[in-house]
Amino acid sequence: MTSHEAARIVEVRELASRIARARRLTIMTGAGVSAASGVPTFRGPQGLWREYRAEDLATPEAFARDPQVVWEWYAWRREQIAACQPNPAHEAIASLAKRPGAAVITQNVDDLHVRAGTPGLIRLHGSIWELACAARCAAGTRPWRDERVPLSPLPPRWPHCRGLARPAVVWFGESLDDATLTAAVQATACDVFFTVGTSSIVYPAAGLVHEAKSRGAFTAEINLEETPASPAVDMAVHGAAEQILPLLTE
Ligand code: BJW
Repeated sequence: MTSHEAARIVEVRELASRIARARRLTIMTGAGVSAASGVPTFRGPQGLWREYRAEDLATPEAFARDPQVVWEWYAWRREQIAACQPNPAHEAIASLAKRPGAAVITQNVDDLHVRAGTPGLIRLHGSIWELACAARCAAGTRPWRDERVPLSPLPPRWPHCRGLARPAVVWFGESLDDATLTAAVQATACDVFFTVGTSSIVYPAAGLVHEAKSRGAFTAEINLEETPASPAVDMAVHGAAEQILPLLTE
């Protein structure tokens, strides 16, 4: 065993012990938690679709310019996700989430936490399985669920106003749902707050771990690599979510 591996075992044991003692535990996840299920992450080479960067498609401007191409990207992602199953990280998080005082916040839109049985999930960026009226017409202010795969060759429409439908997700420059963000901020009042598989660059999600620390929580991050949050958290564990999370529930 290398000294690096030995140090990681010590860290994981300490985090497991803090989790076991915590009265209030909050976990925040990002795309890395679903990577082992086969869902591509956003950033890095695998975040590319055709010649587009994911960040350039997840915007209201991209949708206004070319709804067809944005819908093709979402239809492709829905097909990929439909073929994926929750992995051991989702399962461990679902088990931790069932403890009294636990909360799970996710930036992911794939709903794999829901499929793994995580109760009370706080979905910051919506769900890829929900649609909304792009024009926010009076009848279409509430998202509706549509799990068809494939969806339709043309961009889907909202039957009430016949206007274009859009994925009910949060794009860059758009505000998060007020009640959802309030619930996430409330969950930063906890004893242990840890993030899993997020690059920690997209706000306001990336600010939550700092908020938790300023409110007195023990903070940790589980990621394959360093992130901008690494120097700020109390413990940065480098490793794969699907390997480390199951160790935290033992
Ligand atoms: C593993 C692993 C394994 C891999 N195990 N780990 C303050 C400062 C600066 C800018 C802003 C700010 N406040 C707001 C902004 C603007 C903007 C923003 O943050 N920009 C930054 C990029 C600079 N934020 C917004 O616009 C937000 N709205 C908002 O704040 O409204 C008010 C406002 C508006 C305008 C100005 C100011 C205020 C909205 C953000 C919406 C983000 N939407 C997306 C798309 C969702 C829909 C969809 O899925 O299509 O959300 S973008 C994309 O990024 C998606 C993700 O949820 C999000 C975060 O990505 P995530 O999950 O971290 O994934 P990756 O790929 O980045 O990282 C994966 C990580 O996993 C990596 O680190 C790997 O190492 C790791 N990993 N395998 C462990 N097996």
